[in-house]
Amino acid sequence: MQFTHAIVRTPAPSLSQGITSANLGQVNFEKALQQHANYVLALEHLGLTVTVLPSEEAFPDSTFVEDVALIFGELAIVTNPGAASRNGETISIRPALLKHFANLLHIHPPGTLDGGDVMWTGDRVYVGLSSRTNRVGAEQLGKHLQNAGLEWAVVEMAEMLHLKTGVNYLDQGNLLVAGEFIEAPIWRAFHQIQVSPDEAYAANCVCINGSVLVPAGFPQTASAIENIGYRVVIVDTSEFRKLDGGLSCLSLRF
Ligand code: CIR
Repeated sequence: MQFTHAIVRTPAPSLSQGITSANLGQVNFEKALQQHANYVLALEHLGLTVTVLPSEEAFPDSTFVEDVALIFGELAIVTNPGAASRNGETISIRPALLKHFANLLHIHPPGTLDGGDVMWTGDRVYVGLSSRTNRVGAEQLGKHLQNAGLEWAVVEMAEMLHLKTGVNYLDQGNLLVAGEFIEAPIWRAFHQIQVSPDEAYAANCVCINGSVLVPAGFPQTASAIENIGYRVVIVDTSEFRKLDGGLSCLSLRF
């Protein structure tokens, strides 16, 4: 998969009121803005054209733009996020997507689905059933994928917030796995890089055209990725981690 574009959304001052289970302290908004700007720069250095959408004060979690849309080649789908406070985030993503895609498909209630629960390996789309993504939402997505000729599979989950909190596809068969996904039979066919419990946050990395964005502060994972031949780009996301947000959540890549 080669990427040429990304969409991100500037964090809003309300960011500190976002949903969290992390217990890592208060968000420093100025620092979050700086980290977000650095994230955009990292994407640009990897050759992507980045659309930066304006912040949305009414939606504290709206900087986690990955959850509100899915993109598979020419196919763009607006999700129906599972957290009530995030539901309205879908409204303003539509015009941004319509600048790049002629048609948009949707996930409709009672189906719920967060983009963080969806992982595409190029061969197949994996959809995690989480507290945010229900079976109805997954099946609606499955129909859209089938109509587009894409294979898909459901992943049962027990502990993680989102599927990609604990499993992320790089490329060429390489998969980062942490926590409940280590040794899970569904990932048997992949070359797995196991992320240790003390570095579990770093299971959420983003592979862009052969380079991998890795969060700052997780040296074992960064080395493991480097050792299998990737160029590693370190990006500090400490303020987003306080809100359970990882690297992938901060952008839509296509
Ligand atoms: C939330 O709980 O929805 C946000 N605070 C974090 C979303 C992270 N998104 C993702 O993992 N895809």
